[in-house]
This record gives sequence, C-alpha cells and structure tokens, in this order.
Amino acid sequence: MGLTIAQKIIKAHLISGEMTVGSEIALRIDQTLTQDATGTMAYLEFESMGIDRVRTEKSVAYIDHNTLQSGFENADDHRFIQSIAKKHGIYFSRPGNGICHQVHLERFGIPGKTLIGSDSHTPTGGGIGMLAFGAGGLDVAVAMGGGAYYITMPKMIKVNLTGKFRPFVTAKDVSLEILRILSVKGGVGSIIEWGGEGIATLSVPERATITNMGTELGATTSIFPSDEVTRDFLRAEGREEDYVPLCSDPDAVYDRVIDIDLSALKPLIACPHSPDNVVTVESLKGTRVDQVCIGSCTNSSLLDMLKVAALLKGKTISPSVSLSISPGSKQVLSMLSECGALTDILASGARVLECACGPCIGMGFSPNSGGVSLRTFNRNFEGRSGTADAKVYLISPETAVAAALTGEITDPILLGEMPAIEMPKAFRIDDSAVIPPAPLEEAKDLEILRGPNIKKFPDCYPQKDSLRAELVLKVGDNITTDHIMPAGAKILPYRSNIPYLSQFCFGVCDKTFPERAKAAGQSIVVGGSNYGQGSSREHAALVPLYLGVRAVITKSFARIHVANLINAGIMPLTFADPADYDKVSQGDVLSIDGVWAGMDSGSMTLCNETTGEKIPVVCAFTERQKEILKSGSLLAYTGKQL
Ligand code: MIC
Ligand code: SF4
Repeated sequence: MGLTIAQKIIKAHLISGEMTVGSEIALRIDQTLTQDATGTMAYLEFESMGIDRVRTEKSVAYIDHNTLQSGFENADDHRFIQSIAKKHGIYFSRPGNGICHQVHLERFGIPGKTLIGSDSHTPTGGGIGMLAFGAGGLDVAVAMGGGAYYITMPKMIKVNLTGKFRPFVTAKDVSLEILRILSVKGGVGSIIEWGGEGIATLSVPERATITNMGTELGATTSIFPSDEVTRDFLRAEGREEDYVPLCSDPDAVYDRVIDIDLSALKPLIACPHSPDNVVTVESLKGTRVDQVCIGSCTNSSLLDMLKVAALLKGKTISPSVSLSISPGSKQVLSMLSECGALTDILASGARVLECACGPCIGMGFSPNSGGVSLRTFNRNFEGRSGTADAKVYLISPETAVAAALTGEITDPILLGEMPAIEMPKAFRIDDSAVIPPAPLEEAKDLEILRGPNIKKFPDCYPQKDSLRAELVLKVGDNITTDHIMPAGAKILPYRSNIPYLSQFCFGVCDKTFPERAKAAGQSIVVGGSNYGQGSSREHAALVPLYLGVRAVITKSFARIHVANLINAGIMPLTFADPADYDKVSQGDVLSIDGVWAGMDSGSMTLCNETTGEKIPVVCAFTERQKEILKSGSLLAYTGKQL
C-alpha cells in the first residue's frame, strides 16, 4: 500500500510505535522553535533537565510575542532567552526580526524534516513540506534534549484543489472554506494533506497561509507536497540545496477526501467569535468597520504585503477606520521599503507596526469599545483582541483593504482591477538579526541572565489511587486556551510568573474561579467538547495545577491541550456518554476510587457525592502517560528516566 506524504516523513522519523491510527508513536525531531511567550518556561524546563547542548539539527528561539516593553519583565525575559540560547546551542532571532513562523519558513524550514514548536501555528512549516507540530513547552524542551515527541498516529485527510482563483479570492479564503466545511473540531486526530492540480498555482507563502490555519481545524498538522514551487521559493531564499522533492504515492490511502474548486470560491469572512463561523463577505456588505489589522503569522508575507500596498496605492483609508499593518519579518519590511511599497502603505494613512504578533495576541492596537475589527489573523476568540466587547472578523488581506478604504465590509471585487504581483526571484537575505550560539568551549563559562519576574514552577501533584474534590467550574463547548489562561498586553509579560498569572485564570468565564479554586484546595473542572482548543500555551495547564485542579472531565479535548494537561500531571478524563455532562453541576463533590486500576482498564466510575449518581468516565492513557501522571509531571518522569 502506498504512503501519504505525512506517513513517509513519519516512517523516516519513527522511533517507536505502530503506524496504525490511534496508537501512540514516538518521533525523532530534527528542528525546534520557541517564541518568547512560551519560551521562557520551555527553557527553564530544558535547563532543569541538565543537558549542556541541544541535540537537534537546528533549534531557534524567536522573540516576537512580548515585544511591548511596558516594564522590565519582557526585556528581562528576552535577555534570559538570549543568554540561554547562546549557552545551549540555540539560534536566537532578535526582537524585530519577525514572527517565528514567517522567519522559520524563510530561513530555516526544510522539506521532509520534522519540526516542533512551542506555538500552535508551527504547522505553518507544512507550506514548505515540513512535518511540523505545535506542542507544549515541555515537549519542546524534551525534543531539544534529544528526546522523542509523542503523538497519536493520526488519520489522513486529503484536500484536492482544482481550478484557479478568481480575482480577489485568495489562500485565506481556502482556509476559511475548509473551516466552514470541517468546523474547529473537524481536523482533530487528522493530518490534512493538500494536493490536486490546483496547488501548482499556489506559492509557498499562500500554502503556508493554509497550513497555518489548519491549526484552527484542530488538526494534528497540515502539509503540502514539496515541488517545483517549493524549489523556486528556496532558491529565492538562497537555499536551493535544502530542496528535496516530496509527494504522496499514487496509491496512498486517505480516510477522507474533500474536493475544493478554487474557481468556485468567493471572498469569505469568519464572524465573531469562532474561526469556523464563516459566511461570504458579500452577505455582510455594508456592516460598519472601526478597525482593520493586516499581519500575523497567517498573512504577513511579502506577497500579501505587496498586494496590500498595490491596492492602497494612491488612495486614502476611510476617516472612520484605523488600519494597522505588521509585516511578518525584517525581510518583508526591508523589501517593502526598497521597492517603495512601504511609502504607498504609509501614504494611505495606515499605521505600520513592528514585525511581530502585535494585535493578534492583544499586544496593543485593541479596538474601541464595542468596535468591529476586521483582521487577517487566524483567531477571533472573545476578548483576545484586548477589548472584551469587540467583534472580531477574520478575512483576507484583499478584503481587509476593501474595508479600510470604504469603512464597511465590502466585497474586494469592487476594488476594480487586481494589480499583478510577482514573487521575487531573489529575497533580500540578511541574517544579522539571528545570533548563532557560542562554540562549546566558550559556552561552558557563559552566565544565564535571570530577571526577578522568573518565579518557581508550581509543585507537581503525583496522581493518587483515589480522588475526591469539588467541581469548581463547569464550562461549555469549544473552550479555548484564551478562556483558560488569557494573554494580552497586561498579562502576557508574566508567563514565567505562575502565581501572578493565576489571578486571571478562566477570567473570561468566571472571575471568581481563582479564589474559589484556591479555597477548595483540590478541584475538578468540567468542560464540553473540544476543550482547550487554540494555543499551545502550557500555562493553561500549569496555572490550573497551581490553583489545585487535579482532573479535567470533558466531552472531548483538543490535541495539544490534553498533552499539556498530562505533562502537568492533571488527569484528563472524558464522559463515556457525552449526555452525562448534564449529571454534574458546579459545586458538586465528585470522587473516583481505584484511579490506577481505571488507568489500566481505560474506564473509571465517577461518583457524584452530591446527587449520589455514578457516572462512567473513560481514558486511554499509554504506559508512558500513566507513569507521567503517577510521577506528577513530565519533568518529574523525565528526571526519573535520566
Ligand atoms: C496564539 O496565537 O494564541 C499564541 C499566542 O501564539 C499561542 C502561544 C502562546 O500562548 O504563547 C499559540 O498559538 O500557541
Ligand atoms: Fe503570533 Fe498570532 Fe501567530 Fe500566535 S497566531 S504566533 S500570536 S501572529
């Protein structure tokens, strides 16, 4: 039987396990990336493993999230990461050099290699044919130390693209269309492989827009073949030697095949507050717009920015709209500047922000109260923009420009003729903002610079054979990590200070949660389906751990979050019958006896001591996961192994 692209890469990197859907496999990881908001914790974890040098082919530490330095915290963390990178063999991409996924694609990504990153949008690398996964910081730390990365062998979904875009329809609309078809849960447990004759018309940055937003589907990852388009991109980046061709076998078997005709697509828009709440732009025409943001790891490539500049050229944005533009990297910004496109952007009235995540994670540029914000980003979760009652919509750069010019949601087709934009034959290569690690000899004596914002990890809690705790919080479906552990300018600087962060845990759902959880001592959280979707932030597990959460029981979990819960020693369980979700209420006292035997058999009986009801709950822990839970954390488990 033939293999898919992903199966070929998995096979070449398989350390242990069977490549049968649903079983745990261990993969060798070639490259890692971190960003600063999850990186500080990941490097503290790496440090505690006592390994001198990273054992990957390439590890890169990016500073792109926490670039607002409104106090000492972020600057201290940058210095910490820079010093640890230098000492332990990691390349350091300075603040201003760009968003991790954009820069990694430009300068480091290699087809056929495996990559894990402490950021959920690491699958952006699939645009260049990498098998790239978002992961918790601890998993990245272990991979940097040469350890395997464990995933559940996914199903394979193939998306066949046919036809060719009509003017003003873009890769972003493909991302929104697949979200409309599959929903934010539709990719869970699957790798999405893109193919069909339509992909030949898509450049690497366009492919990367699509693999980037595969994260919003809940997919394990997404991947494109590596073909002549990939080779052209690598050549233009001066790295043709990194090119390897990659395609699926003609007789590869997929669990599901979806066809999308590019020529039939229209400009699409995701409405508040979920990326799968997708309708046509046309259907919302005339809706007033207050703010437009162009950028983020989804849509900040040179190609995107050149299109935006060409559409803005000679025009002025609506007086009622505030427009921000964040180019994805120093390479993008300097090339915009060299060709004069930056001047066209500035002349239109746009505000040019630095090459970083910025408004995407609420680091500045929050909308006005009740404001309507159109963003070329990938997430529009409630409150994420920093304005609690803002309404955020997700769109393509072309639709963004149309709204910025008219002040209302407008079909970009009305902009007239789409100027022809060519991908450059050669990008401007300047890696001066990437600082290489120190040679081994010099590294030994280097000091790690630690600021006072770095506080100790929460104590771990080895799972016992019985658990009795109050259900302190019951939440609904599709709870995101932005609900569990919000980000934004006020909180993000405290990512290495769990006690401080804990005040904001579940703030979007219930501001009284932290106090109540602390008062309860030990507690249980109950959620609906797709619990923990979104970010890879392990803080959404470490902070609840600090507050005493011992188990989370849901209808289903998102992939990275469930791994983070186990890594933190919190037991994730699911209702055997999702309807039993209704048999527990906030404030009930719940208990489980025979936890260890239940871990072995795959099911436990949850006793609702308040109502007297007995409720079956299930788990499918591997031997390794059971040991992690019994040890109290992946760190404690790894310590035992070493
Ligand atoms: C996000 O887009 O939510 C983030 C911020 O990039 C996160 C990482 C984090 O929380 O630091 C992600 O996607 O993993
Ligand atoms: Fe940064 Fe936004 Fe991309 Fe997350 S989704 S990495 S915050 S640009």
